[in-house]
Amino acid sequence: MNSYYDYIVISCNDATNSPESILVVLTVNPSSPASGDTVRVATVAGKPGNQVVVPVYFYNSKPLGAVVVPLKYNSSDLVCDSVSYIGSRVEYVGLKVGNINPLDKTILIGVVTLTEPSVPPGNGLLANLYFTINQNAPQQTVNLDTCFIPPQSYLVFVDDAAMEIKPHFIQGHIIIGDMLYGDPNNDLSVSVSDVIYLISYLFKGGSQPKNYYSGDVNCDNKVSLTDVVYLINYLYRGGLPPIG
Ligand SMILES: [Ca+2]
Ligand SMILES: [Ca+2]
Repeated sequence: MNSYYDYIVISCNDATNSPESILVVLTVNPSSPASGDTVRVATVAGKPGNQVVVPVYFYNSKPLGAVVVPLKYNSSDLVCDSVSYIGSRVEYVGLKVGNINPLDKTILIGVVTLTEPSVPPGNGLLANLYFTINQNAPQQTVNLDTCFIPPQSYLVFVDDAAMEIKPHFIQGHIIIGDMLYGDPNNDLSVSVSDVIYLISYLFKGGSQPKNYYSGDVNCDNKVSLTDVVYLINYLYRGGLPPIG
């Protein structure tokens, strides 16, 4: 866990209390939760015609006999090509599920341990999902949410004692476009470095974002402090993704 400190300075010629400084403290939480089993789908960006890889991560506090993660995506402008467990925490498990249903836009992933050991407690990769974005896909943000897939698949972990655990779920997104919203430092990912970049631009005379509107994450046609707050909410408080 890290904390970043900075000051916002507001000046006004006629004010007796000018300039006024406000200390801003940004605390970055660790990616693995301190408690609470979780499934987290990553947010990635891609251009029309390209393939993107969306990692799905999970955290479990107890040994697990089974993991079931049904997913749904809400766009016809991309297709899921394949599911890969290579390099994941469950690669050793024999029974792995990777059912892709392009009509319903659902993907069922998960594992069931049989004769092999249970999945030990830990945090890391469950699977990688490969998507191809259509050549003529318009700019948009695609949601990757969990769902119910008939006849009986819902988001669940099953522990060694055959008890169900309902994990917390964090949605992922595929941001389609030539410019990635929320990426003012233009390194093709949305992270705390973009928050620092915006603060630097707005308050410390730093460079303007190369793609100016990549910093306009709340989509009100200007880059301002509200975009900084919006981005922090998205990254650390479960807020909405950059709108675009
Ligand atoms: Ca960035
Ligand atoms: Ca804005």
